[in-house]
Amino acid sequence: MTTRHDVSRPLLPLVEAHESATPPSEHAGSCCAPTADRSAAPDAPAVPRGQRSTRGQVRVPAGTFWMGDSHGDGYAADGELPVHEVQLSAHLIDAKAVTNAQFATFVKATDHVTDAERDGVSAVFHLAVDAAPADVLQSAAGVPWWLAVRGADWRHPAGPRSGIADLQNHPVVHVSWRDAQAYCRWAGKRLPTEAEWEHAARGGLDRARYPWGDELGSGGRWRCNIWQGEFPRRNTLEDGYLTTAPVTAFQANGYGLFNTVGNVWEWCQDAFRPSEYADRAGATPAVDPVAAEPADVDEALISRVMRGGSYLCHDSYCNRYRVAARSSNTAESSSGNIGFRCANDEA
Ligand SMILES: [Ca+2]
Ligand SMILES: [Ca+2]
Ligand SMILES: [Cu+2]
Repeated sequence: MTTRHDVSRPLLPLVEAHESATPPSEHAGSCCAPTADRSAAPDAPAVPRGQRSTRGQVRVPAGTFWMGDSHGDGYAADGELPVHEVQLSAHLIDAKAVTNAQFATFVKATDHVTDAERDGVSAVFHLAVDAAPADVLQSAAGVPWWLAVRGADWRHPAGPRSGIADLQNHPVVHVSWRDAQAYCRWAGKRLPTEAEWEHAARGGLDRARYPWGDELGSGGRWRCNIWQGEFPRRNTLEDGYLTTAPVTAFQANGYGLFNTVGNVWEWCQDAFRPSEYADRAGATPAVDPVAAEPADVDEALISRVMRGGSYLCHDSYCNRYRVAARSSNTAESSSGNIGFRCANDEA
């Protein structure tokens, strides 16, 4: 049991994602989502479990697939290799990321307080900030395009002056893994495992780079919401969006899933370990794998898998908008580009 944090301490010294998890390398710290230092976060309060629901979910049939980076595109520190065979039971997964409207219904029903609200601060991309100067606290070490903004939370995604009235159909952001867990529990769903997420994001395409094939596409026909232009100062907005896009923007993949890559990072159930695939690859196919939680780590600080990349991804510094790409953040972290979708066992 941890104690409630001291509100007088300096607010949110943000640190680079992966700082403690992986050795420094050219790209290991460049992931486009910062980690919050909320080391005295209390245990997440339990939200009542709702009746099982499969609303908004598509069925992914049982089968095997090749998990991992078949193209050699990934950053070694992320552990996208070796490619290995995974066998999954049939399951259900949300076609869309959870929206602000859906999260509002959850909060109304449960009075859930998110980690960002409890802490009073969350990370906002510098070009998106809508806050008084006094509420912009500091930039994150090594990732100066992330600003800690007082009063940034799911209702105020760009800071206290912003709102979600016009973003009802956009993915909820500034939600931690713990907040996502609480939502899933209430909704009668669960988070997808990392293997389920990748299998579903592949949409039936064997070893492809993206949910639609191997080519990113360009010009007037973007297929996902990432960054165009020069990161992090100039976004040419060719895909139409600086930050989030509606959850149904762009074409769905072969299983009917929207925006798996790009738009927002999506929390998965698993604890994150770069060596996960290597450890698993000796006995394949891996059957319904899910990475175990480390012992002796405070639940708020366990690194959890995030998949899919976000509107900040750009090939020049973070190409994690591929179906095989992996990243992580601590269970209490939040930022303006992390959301989630839910899954379910087949009944
Ligand atoms: Ca964009
Ligand atoms: Ca996504
Ligand atoms: Cu990225």
